[in-house]
Amino acid sequence: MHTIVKFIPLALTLLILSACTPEQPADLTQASFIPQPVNVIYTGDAFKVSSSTVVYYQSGVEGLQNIASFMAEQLGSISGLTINTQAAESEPARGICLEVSNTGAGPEGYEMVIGNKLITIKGGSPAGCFYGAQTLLQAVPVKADAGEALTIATGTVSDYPEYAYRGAMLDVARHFFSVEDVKRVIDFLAMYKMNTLHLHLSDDQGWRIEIKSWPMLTEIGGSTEVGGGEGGFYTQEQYADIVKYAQGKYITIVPEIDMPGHTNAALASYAELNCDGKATELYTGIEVGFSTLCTDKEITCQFVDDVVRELAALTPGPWFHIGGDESHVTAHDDYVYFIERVQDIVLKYGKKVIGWDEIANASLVNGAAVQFWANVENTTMGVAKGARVLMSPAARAYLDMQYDSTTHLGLNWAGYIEVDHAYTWDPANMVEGVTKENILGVEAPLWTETITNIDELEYMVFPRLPGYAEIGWTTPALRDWETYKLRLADHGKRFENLEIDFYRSPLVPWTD
Ligand code: TNX
Repeated sequence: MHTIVKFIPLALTLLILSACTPEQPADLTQASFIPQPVNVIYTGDAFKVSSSTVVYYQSGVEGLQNIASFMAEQLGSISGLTINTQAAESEPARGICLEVSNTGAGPEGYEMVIGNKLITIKGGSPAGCFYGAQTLLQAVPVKADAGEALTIATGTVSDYPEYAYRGAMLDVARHFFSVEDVKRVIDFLAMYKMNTLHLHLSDDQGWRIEIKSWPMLTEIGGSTEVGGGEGGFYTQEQYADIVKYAQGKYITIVPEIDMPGHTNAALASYAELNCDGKATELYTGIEVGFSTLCTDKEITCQFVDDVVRELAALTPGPWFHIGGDESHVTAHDDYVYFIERVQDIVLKYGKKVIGWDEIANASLVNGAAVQFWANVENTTMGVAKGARVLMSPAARAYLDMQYDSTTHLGLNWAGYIEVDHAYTWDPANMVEGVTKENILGVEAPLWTETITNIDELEYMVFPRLPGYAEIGWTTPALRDWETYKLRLADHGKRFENLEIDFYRSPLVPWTD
């Protein structure tokens, strides 16, 4: 009797309290984090963001000031306050503080402690701090309620990624996408702790990167796209700008020149790259597998050398992607010879080789990686030859596959990929004998035969992208569709806030 009397007013108070704060979970473990962190601990208090909140950054560490500014901007726009940043020599008593220290969780790991006065984010490197900052931003609502202080649930997050390579690919060859569009994609990846953007820079329909020693590649080869539109290309300056922008978000650009097949744009630009010495016509359809460089001409080798040299010089990241897929009109021996020569050129210019799984038919140089998209035998052969594997199984990870039979964009040759199907797979269980140790990471490619602009791109990318990010970051033991779909549902508000045109899958209980 006694206890019940005491209990009722408490229950009422809790009810009233929770009714007043519907937006922000006071329990950090209930926040809708994507990717799900390794460990989240609840401490049940709140940090209040006010106009006196300062984002401090450890002085003398490159990159931290930018991360602090980014956080101050974001928290400022959410709360409607002006938040300042400041360099710090030692840990402050209050505010938000970013520092690099060895947390034992690797360079991309971080440890975040949210107290009621002080939030510290310790990253194993600036990238780790950046990921900690992204996690913190997911612990606050998209917008603070009018007239209410922005509060953050207290607790601790310890976190690090499962895989080192977490990325997406954008095909800018079939349809061209502007520098601005590519930057928007980079922002999307950064929000979800992805660290790689692979750009498919050449294909039958278009050549998209300026090569100064072969100017016709862009002049002719860059002049159209699928459907006959005007196409386009990046000057080296524009490309360098993309690379720099990506670096600021801890994203590595992997350039791809697809060869010896998928090369009609180059073959139309330079007659001498063809075995018969005649330039081909530009191509604006969507067939694959009909083109090939003339692999036994010395000029072809010179061409590849020049292209790799110029593009490698614009590439601070370790990888150069040589394509190698669907070379159906290249004789097998010519293909093997060509892929082996190209690998040596890539090494000569200081880059590591990556190619689609077909390249495993050739000998592979040290440190090479094969990108599994369709062929299990090629992939196991690659591993047997010492390569590591980037996981992009078409039937699960292709962003150009339709969601279902009603999707008006995209293709379906690898099946339909609804949001649950995109999420419920484990990279270490895709190819028999290819285990976590063999796997570099996960990449979701967006081919753009049917994707003509940024709105269409967003529709295919969202809401599947956060799932691929989680597959790359979060250990399988912490992944489960039933709980993921609730977290994803909450991100609908974030997509809307960014004006992302996303697919409202009926499988996700959207909360708005
Ligand atoms: C296969 S995936 C291709 C691309 C197409 C894609 C369309 C791969 C290595 N090659 O050339 O764009 O299918 O889904």
